[in-house]
Amino acid sequence: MKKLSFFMASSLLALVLVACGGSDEAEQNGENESASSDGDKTIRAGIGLNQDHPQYQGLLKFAEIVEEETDGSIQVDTYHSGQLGDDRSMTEALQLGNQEVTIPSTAPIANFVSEFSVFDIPFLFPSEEVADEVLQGEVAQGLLEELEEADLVGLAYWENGFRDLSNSERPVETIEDFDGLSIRTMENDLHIEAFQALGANPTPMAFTELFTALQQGTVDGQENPYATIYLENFYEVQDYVSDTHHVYSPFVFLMSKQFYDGLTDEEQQIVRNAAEEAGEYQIELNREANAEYLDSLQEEGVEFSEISDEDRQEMVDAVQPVIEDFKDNIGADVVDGIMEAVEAAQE
Ligand code: TK8
Repeated sequence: MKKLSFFMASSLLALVLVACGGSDEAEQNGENESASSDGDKTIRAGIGLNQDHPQYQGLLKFAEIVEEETDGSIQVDTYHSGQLGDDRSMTEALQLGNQEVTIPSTAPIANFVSEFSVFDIPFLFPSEEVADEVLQGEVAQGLLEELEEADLVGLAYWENGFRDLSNSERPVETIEDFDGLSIRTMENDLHIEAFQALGANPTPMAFTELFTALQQGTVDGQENPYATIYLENFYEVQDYVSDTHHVYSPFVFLMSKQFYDGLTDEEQQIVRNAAEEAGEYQIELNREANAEYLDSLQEEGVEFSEISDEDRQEMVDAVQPVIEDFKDNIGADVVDGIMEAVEAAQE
C-alpha cells in the first residue's frame, strides 16, 4: 500500500475529526430525527395498545388534524402494539427527546409525577360522567401542568376506562375469591398494595409482557377495561371476568417538552387543540367499545360474574387503609381536592 504523504494523512485526519465533531455538534444542538433541514417536523407517536383499540383510532385522528392544520409541515408517524416500547420506556424516551408523543394510563405516570397516583385510588369515580367533570376541573388540569417538571407536556386527558378483573382460575364474586390469585398490575405501588389488601398476589408488569405472562400462566389474571380484554384477545387465555370496576383509568396525551418548546406558538396551539379534539373522539369510541365488548367476551366463552353492591362494599372497605397510607405520598391537598371535586360533580 503506497505510503500516504504527511499532507494527505493530516488532511484525512482533519476530515475524520470534523466529521466526528459534526455529529457531536448535532447531538449537542439537540438535533434529532424530529426536525429536518427545511423546518418540517416529525412527531413519532407510540402507544402500547394495538391498531384495533379506540386509543389508536384517536391517535390517527390526532395525526389527521395536525397534518391538515399545518399543511403537512408537521408529520405524525404512528406506532401501536408497543412497537416503540412500553409505557414507561416510551415516557422516558419523551423526556430524552427520542420520541415526541405517547399516551399512557395515569398509573405508570405516577413513577414520574407521584401526584398522578390520585387516579389510582380504588372506587374513586362512581361514573364516567363524574370522571369527565373532575378531569376538566382545576385540580386535574393543574396536575397536567405538573408534568412540565418532568420534561413532559400533558396536552389532554383521554380515556382508558373502568378496569375490570379477568383470570384463568375461578369466578370472582366476593372478596374471598381474590385469595391467592396472582394478578398482574400496572407498575404502580398503590395498585400493588390495593390488590394485596384484597387478598390477591400482585405482580407489577409492563403491558407489553402481559399476554405472554397470561398464556404461560406466570400470572392467573389481570385487570383492564373490557375493550382492552377483548381487542387484545385476552379471552384466548382468560376464562373469567368480573365487573369489579375497581379503578377508572384516564390516559394522558403526553408530548416531549423538548419538542413542544421547539414549536411555534401557532404549532403549540394546533397540537393542543388536536389532542383535545381527538380525545373527545377517542372517548366516544371507547365508551361504545366498553359497552359492546362484554357481550363479545361472553360470546367467546368467557364466564361473566356480576359483583353485588354488598360484596363490592366489602372490597371498598378493605382498600380504605391503603388510601390512607398513600395520601401523604400523593399529596393530601391533591387527594382532598379531587375527592371534593368528585362530591361536587355528584350534586
Ligand atoms: C397500554 C397500557 C394499558 C394499561 C395497562 O400501553 O398497562 O394495563 O391499562 O392500557 O397503558
